[in-house]
Amino acid sequence: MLDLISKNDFMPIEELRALQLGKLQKLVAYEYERVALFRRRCDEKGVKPRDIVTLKDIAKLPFMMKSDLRDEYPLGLTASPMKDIVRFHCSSGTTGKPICIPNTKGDIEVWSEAVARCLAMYGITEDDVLQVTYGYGLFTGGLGLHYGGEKRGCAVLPIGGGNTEKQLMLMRDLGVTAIACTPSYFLRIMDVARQQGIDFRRDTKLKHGIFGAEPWTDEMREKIQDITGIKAHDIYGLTEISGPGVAGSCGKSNGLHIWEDHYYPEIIDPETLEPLPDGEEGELVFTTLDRFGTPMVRYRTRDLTRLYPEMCACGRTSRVMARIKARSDDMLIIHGVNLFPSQVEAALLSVPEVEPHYQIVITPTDTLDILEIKVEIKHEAFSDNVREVEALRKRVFDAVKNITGLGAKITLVEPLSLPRSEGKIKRVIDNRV
Ligand code: DLL
Repeated sequence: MLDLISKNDFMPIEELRALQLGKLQKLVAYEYERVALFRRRCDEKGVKPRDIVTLKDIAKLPFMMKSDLRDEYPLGLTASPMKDIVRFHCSSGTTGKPICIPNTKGDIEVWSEAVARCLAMYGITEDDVLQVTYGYGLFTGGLGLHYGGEKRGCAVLPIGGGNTEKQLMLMRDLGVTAIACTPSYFLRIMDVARQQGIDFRRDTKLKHGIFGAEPWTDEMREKIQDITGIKAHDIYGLTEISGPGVAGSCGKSNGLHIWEDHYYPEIIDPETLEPLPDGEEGELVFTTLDRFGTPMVRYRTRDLTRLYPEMCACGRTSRVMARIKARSDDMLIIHGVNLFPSQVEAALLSVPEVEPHYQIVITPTDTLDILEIKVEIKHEAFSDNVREVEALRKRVFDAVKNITGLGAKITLVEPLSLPRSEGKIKRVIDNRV
């Protein structure tokens, strides 16, 4: 029998499009009436809510950006009266003022359902024990997985980030079967487990990892699965649109289903801002169809991906987006070449003697900027033999050059010497900015 949580996953496509259109028309009228910035921008473009007759008409509407949330901080984009708001989430980002997202009870309900649908898709049931290691508080990771986990009926362990030894102790003592954390924090948990002689297959009941909040590669997923025997699932989302659970991986296609009945996706060319057809890569844009505290119309995420044109073999009708490899604002330009940290990660993971712990450091000089990649050598590969180390350095150099086209300075460092993270990791130190 089809799980009630998942009933909309398989909605016939015409029904889904009709549902989206009805919700979009309602949302645009609501936003136009209540949010001054949106109304002003629509008026400037000469577009009125009644002009939204088909889903394609969404392209007539203005975009929203993170800078709008900052400029209108704290409550300028809030569309509901405070009596209807039940929770705030904020995101600090790397620069400037935070953004603030007030949520209504209904917003939290829709978001929890979206997370629960991801969990159901991963094969997680009420028999599972879910350790939530994402941060609780203003960040959406902890409370998002918590409410979604409870909605799914899991036994939730709300431990939050940090204290890795205790994480491992409770994981074993409580028979945890699923863990939700950033992939970089799971690497840290794997390090500590290895130091303590804990074998995931032998000593724990862990079966699922729910990883997201930062880009991670297919190579990293395979490595985690190989070493621990768990199934590594991808979960995507962002504070502005709700939090984790906007999309999740089904395992049949190498991508993530977007819960389109709640979050309407578009891909645009980030230069011309024109919509791109399914299949083409560009910037992901979302319209929240069911959010009334802080609705977002055509919100530019800065995440780069594409929507697969074909239906997924799993039978779900919602579109699949390719895994997010990068954000447009994470792109580094070095010696005129575009470089994404995920390319460096993929290159490093192709060399078995190094760990997936690395840092990219860019240092300006009077002539060319220096690109340095610091990477940890595996315990087993650690050696005092200068020739062996030099040969390994050359292999890493070649792997990076092959994938990125750039000649980098490779610095091999001792195991466990680079900083670890309990949340999102900072992999790039750009001394030019
Ligand atoms: O990171 C929400 C979240 C929490 C998602 C827990 C998944 C799990 P923000 O802090 O607002 O919200 O950051 C959102 O993180 O625009 C992406 O650039 C990146 N991101 C999130 N999930 C993934 C993922 C949360 N699965 C920003 N793969 C997004 C790649 C991701 N990048």
